[in-house]
Amino acid sequence: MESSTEKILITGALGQIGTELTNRLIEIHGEENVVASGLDRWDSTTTNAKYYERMDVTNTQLVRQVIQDYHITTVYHLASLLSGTSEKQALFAWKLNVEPLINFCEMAKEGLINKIFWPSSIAVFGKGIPKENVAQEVVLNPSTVYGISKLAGEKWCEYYFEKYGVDVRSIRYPGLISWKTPAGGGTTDYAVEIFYDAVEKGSYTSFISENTAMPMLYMEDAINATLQLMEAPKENITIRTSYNLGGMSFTPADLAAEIKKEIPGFTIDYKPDFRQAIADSWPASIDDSVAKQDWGLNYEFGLPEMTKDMIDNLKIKLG
Ligand code: AKB
Repeated sequence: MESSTEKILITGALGQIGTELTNRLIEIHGEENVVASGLDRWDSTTTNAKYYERMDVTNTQLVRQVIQDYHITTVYHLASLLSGTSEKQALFAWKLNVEPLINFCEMAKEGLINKIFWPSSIAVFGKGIPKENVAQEVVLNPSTVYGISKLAGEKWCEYYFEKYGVDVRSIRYPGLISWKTPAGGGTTDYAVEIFYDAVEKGSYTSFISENTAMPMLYMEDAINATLQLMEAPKENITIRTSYNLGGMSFTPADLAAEIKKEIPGFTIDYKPDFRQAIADSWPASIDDSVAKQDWGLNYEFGLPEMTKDMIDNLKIKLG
């Protein structure tokens, strides 16, 4: 393997995106150059990382120490509270979703690190915008704690870039679907839970109603997009808030119909909870033409390919 000059820190490395991104970054840059970190105890079953720092990312001094000790150049700052959980812990969500980002931007401003990736979300859009094919530049009007924190984060990214040239890049992820690590606390997470229940029990009760469409993305495509964005030449990056990513758009009913093709006896019923209101305030589909134009965003998985891959892998994983 070629030696890498990049030294990478990943926060939230044991989370849904972090687990898979850490392993891909190790494949690309080598285990010597990747430091995983998280609040939880090290879990060797989910990540291959040689270096793991158990740290609270809101502990500014500790984070700075880790950056210095490992001579980190690039940070993938993924630690975040998702939409459902953020509604229940509003002040903590603000603290976790915004303050560490500013801390990393400060370190980049001082020249301690060169590049930052930070995930935003379709939650930034909110009420009053068209539901379909939402463009990159629209009025953002989030009504959730999570959406407010992501919008603030986007503006901080843009501010640090414009004022200090900090190279911070971001994607507005739609719902992410993966069989490797369960999601936790999100509104789009019905689309992960449904697969576990379909394989284990043959039925699922959805907390999102039958005909609510949301944008979704298979994790493999999400990881590829993240790496493409981070590898793109700096001059190609025209969006310094966060790039729209549309993926695919489907409802719980569409997904259930697709699962039935693989598991014919599968049944679904609907008991919407507080997350329905969150979903109702989000777009149904997104226009991601700017990301396609700027850094070549593309996707491999549509609904049928994703459904088959999820079920095949979960059948093996869950025995
Ligand atoms: C959530 O549902 O909270 C997340 C998101 C769309 O950002 N998956």
